[in-house]
Amino acid sequence: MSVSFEAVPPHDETTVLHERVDRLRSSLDWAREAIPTPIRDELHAAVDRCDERLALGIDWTVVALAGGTGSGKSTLFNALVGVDFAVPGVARPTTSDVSASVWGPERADALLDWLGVAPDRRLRRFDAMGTTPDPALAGLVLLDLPDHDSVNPHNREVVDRIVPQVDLLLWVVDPQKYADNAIHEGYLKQASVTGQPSLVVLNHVDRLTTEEGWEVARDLQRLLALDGMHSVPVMPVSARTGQGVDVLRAELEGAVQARSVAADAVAADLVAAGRTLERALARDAEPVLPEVSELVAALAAAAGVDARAEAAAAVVAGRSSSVPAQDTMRLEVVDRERLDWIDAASEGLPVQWRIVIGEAVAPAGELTAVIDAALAGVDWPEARHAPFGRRRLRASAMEKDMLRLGREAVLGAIEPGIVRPTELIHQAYRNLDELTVIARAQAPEGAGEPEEPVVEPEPAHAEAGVVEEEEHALPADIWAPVHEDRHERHDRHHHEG
Ligand SMILES: Nc1nc2c(ncn2[C@@H]2O[C@H](COP(=O)(O)OP(=O)(O)OP(=O)(O)O)[C@@H](O)[C@H]2O)c(=O)[nH]1
Ligand SMILES: [Mg+2]
Repeated sequence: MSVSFEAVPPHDETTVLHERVDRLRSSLDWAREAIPTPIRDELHAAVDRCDERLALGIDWTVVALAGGTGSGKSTLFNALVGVDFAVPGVARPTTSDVSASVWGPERADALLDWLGVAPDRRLRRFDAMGTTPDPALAGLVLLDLPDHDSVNPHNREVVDRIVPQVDLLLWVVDPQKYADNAIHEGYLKQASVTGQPSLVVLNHVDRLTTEEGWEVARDLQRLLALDGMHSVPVMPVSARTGQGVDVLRAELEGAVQARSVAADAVAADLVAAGRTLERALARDAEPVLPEVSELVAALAAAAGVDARAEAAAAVVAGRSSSVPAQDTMRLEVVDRERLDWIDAASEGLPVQWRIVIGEAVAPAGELTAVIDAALAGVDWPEARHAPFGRRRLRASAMEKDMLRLGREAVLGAIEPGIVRPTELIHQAYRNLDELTVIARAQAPEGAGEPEEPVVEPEPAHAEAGVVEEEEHALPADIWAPVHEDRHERHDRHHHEG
């Protein structure tokens, strides 16, 4: 059994997730009856959620400018975009409707609809040549949010709805209000708990001397540490003069390279589906297709193919004068062979899977009829006495030929009714089992011993209020070996443990 995600290059991530969700859906359909209803419902809900997220596009990196009124979010948005699109203002609060700028040749319409960005508040960074002005930012969606501590309740609602959906938050603070309780208590502490990637931008530094700038930055860093955000960078910028904006843009380029919240969410859903499935599958069971040639040989023999071949050989050898007419198949024999097949095909699997295979395989009566019809349609060679001296050779060739023809006919007859459905159910089992293998690989150390169904991972250790490394939390990094470098970059936006 292999966990094949590891070999997947990053840009194929969407494809891989799409395929995996599709496989989960079709496997669930095939294995419907083998999975208890509550588990099945849970899995269907996971598939629906994944579909919804995948439809929005998971390749976008959503970055939002958040902060108090007048901190300069709209001005900074324009400075990053290079166009005066967001409306900065003197009257506060200025921004009530979210503006978005989208870099890259794709439109992010479904995503922006979902985020609730009005169509006339969407800007595409795309020049006349059809290229992105800053290719390193392709895939970025930058949002200018209203103020989080607004006197306007609508603004707060918008911020609270969007904040959890973004990949990176840029908290814009100004030298006067950087210590405001609302941002620290309301958001930054929360972000430090959830591990939401965040950067803090100290804006308006053009109004400070270098000395003052350092002092404020140090004090802000101290407050952030109290929020639990020990290594969140404070980036001094001036949206007005452009100072520091390049450094910020470079951070955004790094964020674009990292995986999106949406991709993580889909991956986490699949891992959770794997955990749920553990309850419906047997640990380490590998369904094996029984020997098809044995079944064919047995059925052919039962249908009189062997007897007929022998009789034809006897004619060729001069020991007999005619081949008797073909017998018809006996239902009891087919029934017994069919049940033996089902038993062998479901060996090691939970009992429901035997029922599912039994239902997928054609009934004995139907199989008997198709085998009979197939054998009746065979163009059997005519058996004639062979000249002395060649009889043994010819007789044996005749027998082989007839056996081959008869068995081919039987195989052709039972393939669609027995072999194919069994393979499909086995494939469904393997697809589902692959998710449990991934889920187990993601289980935190010491959680769930083999016999136990794996439940939610326990946060490994949260001592004395210190939240430990993200590696113990969902979403699991199924792609870790491939995405290491991208994660390293992404991690720069995370707080430390
Ligand atoms: N000196 C200076 N002024 C700035 C800077 N950034 C923004 N401003 C000014 O600050 C005022 C507020 O800026 P906005 O960009 O509207 O602030 P905002 O955060 O979008 O405000 P809301 O939309 O109300 O939440 C405007 O007059 C800007 O010109 C800066 O870096 N330096
Ligand atoms: Mg604004």
